[in-house]
Amino acid sequence: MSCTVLCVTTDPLPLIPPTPGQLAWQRQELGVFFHFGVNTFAGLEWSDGTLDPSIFNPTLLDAEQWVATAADAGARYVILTAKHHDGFCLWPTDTTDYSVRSAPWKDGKGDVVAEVRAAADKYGLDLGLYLSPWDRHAPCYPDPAAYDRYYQDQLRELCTRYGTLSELWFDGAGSQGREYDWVGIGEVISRTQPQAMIFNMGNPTIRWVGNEDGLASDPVDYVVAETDFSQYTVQTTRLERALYLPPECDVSIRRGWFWADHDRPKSLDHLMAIHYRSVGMGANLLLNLPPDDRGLIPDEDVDRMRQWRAELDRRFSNPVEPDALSELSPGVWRATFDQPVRLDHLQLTEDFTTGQRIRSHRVSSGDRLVASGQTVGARRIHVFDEIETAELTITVQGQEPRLESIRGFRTGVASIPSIEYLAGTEAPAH
Ligand code: FUL
Repeated sequence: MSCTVLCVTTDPLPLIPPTPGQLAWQRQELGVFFHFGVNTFAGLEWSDGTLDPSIFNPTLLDAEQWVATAADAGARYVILTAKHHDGFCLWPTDTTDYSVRSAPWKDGKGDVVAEVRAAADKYGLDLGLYLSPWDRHAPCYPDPAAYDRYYQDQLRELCTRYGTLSELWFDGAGSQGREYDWVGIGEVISRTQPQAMIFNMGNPTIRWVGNEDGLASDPVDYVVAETDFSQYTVQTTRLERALYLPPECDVSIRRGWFWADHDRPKSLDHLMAIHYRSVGMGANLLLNLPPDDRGLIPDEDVDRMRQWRAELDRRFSNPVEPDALSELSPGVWRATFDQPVRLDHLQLTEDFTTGQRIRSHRVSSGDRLVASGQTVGARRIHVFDEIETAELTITVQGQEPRLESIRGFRTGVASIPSIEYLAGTEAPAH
């Protein structure tokens, strides 16, 4: 089933500034998702809430290895599936026996959320948690009022036992047509974790990009009037009014969100393409690294992340900065270099502290159009055949647009690798 195309926006878009929290979150650029739970031990993406907790036994679990892998890749936050759709809780909750308490791991005394919290603190990364609204185990799920209480109790535990949470991830999958008590959920959050970014549901502060391939498309609007709901439905969430909701692009390094023996990490080229189409389009990237049934990120995924980081550093750690950047007339900027420079990449940024203002942009060298597009936002990366130039003209359009910076790179790479599209739009077999 395909999902609806991005968000419908009012025209013209209202100028709404980010909150300081949203701005800080956007500056983080990269997060890492950890999908881990009973599914990991059953080779399943979605289990139905009946798997025996006795299968949960990650004898080598090392949350520091997970978080170190994320930190080495440049991530600034990690998000753990505290409870996925199957209802199994990775923390010793008081709300159900379907949790680590009933597992052989650490004789039922383990707490994965606490271990990831400690590891995140050690490596200086923020922690966010995913708590699936759809719960296939909870006997009270068919009773909305009872389940609302159950869910809010779980959320309250997570929000009060594990320190500051930077993000709460609400997944629409499985919940089409179901209304939860978002007012009550919002109260739990505002009382306990008011700074947390809220992903896509309830009273959101950030939104889903609209696919699970990690890809944003130009334009990438930070102000929207509705958001896509889930991969498995054409439902959208219409907001009461347009809101500033920057997008997060979620994608797994593997075909599956959970580890499975037969699955393999995506190619380096594919990950590079995802970088250009997420971070390079002014969105955040949330890349999933699924720990395996030992409780470790597999070696080949760790290696792929290292290759990815090394290639990103090779391409982007030696910027060619202009010697001068000035606004010649409203919306027309000139970047000059003291000596001619050779470039095949450009990165532009916009000052969006007072709202996303640039609606389109063009960069020229003399008569040659080097790059053009709509969104600039937090950052926009362009790739093109190498040029030699001592001067670039940047024309931007929008509501009093504010170009913040332009920098070039010479990488030896003149195109974004093509993406091997994976079937990802069907609900996993139950
Ligand atoms: C989807 C879920 O159904 C997947 O299992 C995964 O958690 C992904 C991030 O969101 O909607």
